[in-house]
Amino acid sequence: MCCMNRHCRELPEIRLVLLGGRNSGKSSAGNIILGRAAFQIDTRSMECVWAQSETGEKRIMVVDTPGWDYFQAEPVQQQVKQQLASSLHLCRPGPHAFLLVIPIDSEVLLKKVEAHMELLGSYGWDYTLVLFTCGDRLQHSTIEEHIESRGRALKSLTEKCGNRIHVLNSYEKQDRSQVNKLLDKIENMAGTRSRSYYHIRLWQHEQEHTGESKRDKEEGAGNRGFPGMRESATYIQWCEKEDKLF
Ligand SMILES: Nc1nc2c(ncn2[C@@H]2O[C@H](COP(=O)(O)OP(=O)(O)O)[C@@H](O)[C@H]2O)c(=O)[nH]1
Ligand SMILES: [Mg+2]
Repeated sequence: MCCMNRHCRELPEIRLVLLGGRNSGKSSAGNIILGRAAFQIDTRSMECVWAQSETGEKRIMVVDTPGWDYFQAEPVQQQVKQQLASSLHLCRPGPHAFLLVIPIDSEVLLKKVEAHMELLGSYGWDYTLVLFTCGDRLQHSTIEEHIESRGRALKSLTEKCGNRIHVLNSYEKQDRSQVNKLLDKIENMAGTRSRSYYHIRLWQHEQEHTGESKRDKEEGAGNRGFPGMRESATYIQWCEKEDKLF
């Protein structure tokens, strides 16, 4: 049964992509969500991998990614783009949510995170939830108090994600309620948007569009590409048309 919120859209399948820095706890979080050791922990992986589980009548599919190296020289590496493309292909037609994984006590490098997230296009944020790992380190404060106490960067990041946040504690693997609450939040996200998942075609368009914008700038020809206005009628019509392809 879905949560009682009127926006909640019950989904028979939930597809998720784990994003974030290396060692942020992505694979551990994936294992908690799936309820089994599907992904290797503490391993410097090079490729995206997927795994799935059935819980009740719901199928959960998770794509684990190698993760970002925030200390690489800018601009965002080609490797990261390839990772994103590969993660989206693995969960076609697209994920219901990107889980932006951040250890609860880590310093948020806002500009770096933004630079990586921008690859998804401006609407990427609408499909993102900040997933805090290492919930055991939260101690006696609530997550909201913690965010307030950590300063501007973390607050801005959660705001960009529409204040969609969740805390996981990998020491409480048996606690399925932490996963059920997360899934409720994802179904709630799906219910409040015009479309329930980030369509892989959005990514493809974003790639073509940014390429085109660059070329346009160079040629001084103005912007010919996809409008990029997430709630515009054009966008919704475009998505509906694209849906027929899958
Ligand atoms: N204390 C604590 N450590 C965690 C938690 N989740 C992950 N870790 C540790 O963080 C390290 C990196 O985890 P991993 O899942 O491999 O990160 P990834 O590189 O982002 O996939 C591992 O040593 C985990 O045991 C948590 O909830 N609490
Ligand atoms: Mg990993």
